[in-house]
Amino acid sequence: MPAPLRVPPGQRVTRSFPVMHVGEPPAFDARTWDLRIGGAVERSFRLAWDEYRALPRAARDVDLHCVAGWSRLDNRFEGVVLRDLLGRAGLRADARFVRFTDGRHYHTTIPIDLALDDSTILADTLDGRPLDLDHGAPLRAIVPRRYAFKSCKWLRTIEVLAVDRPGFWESRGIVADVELPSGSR
Ligand SMILES: Nc1nc2c(c(=O)[nH]1)N[C@H]1C(S)=C(S)[C@@H](COP(=O)(O)O)O[C@H]1N2
Ligand SMILES: [Mo]
Repeated sequence: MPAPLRVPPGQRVTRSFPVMHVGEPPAFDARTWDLRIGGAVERSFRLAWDEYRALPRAARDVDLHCVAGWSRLDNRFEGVVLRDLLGRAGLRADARFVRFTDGRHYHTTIPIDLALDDSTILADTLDGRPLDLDHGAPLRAIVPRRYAFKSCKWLRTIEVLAVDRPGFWESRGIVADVELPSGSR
């Protein structure tokens, strides 16, 4: 058995933190910001910034891999576990996918098993400091088991779906939902 790969073949490990997105980052205003959870759930709800900040917190050590070819290792993200929010909403029996959006142009979808996986979090800090606006402040999804295009920055809505919907990049034929090699984290 070959050793499991931490970094997918062909990726270049960088210690910088590249910024990858389409459009301009949205300004953050804690008075108007909210996070909405809805779709195929029993109880839709919304959280204001203070309500989000009062939730139980968790940290994860994560490698980010972008399909454009860079990997940034050992990022400590902290925030809340997505499974906890989905538990509060209560999944309906037909829940199969979870779609993240920034409420503007960007959206991306993951299978429900992955949304419920212990690794998947919503993060507002990196290495002990609030996220930079360029990297998704105030809140982004972090999906360590997928390439970073699933980790939606400036997260505003979480929609539980019965049927998959192609995300921003998939619908343009740029990427597919490729699993990372086992051993990646
Ligand atoms: N809202 C939003 N989230 C996004 C993107 C985007 O364009 N808009 N780009 C994705 C892609 S392709 C990558 S590689 C990562 C990059 O995160 P970073 O800019 O913090 O390195 O964010 C992802 N999340
Ligand atoms: Mo990316």
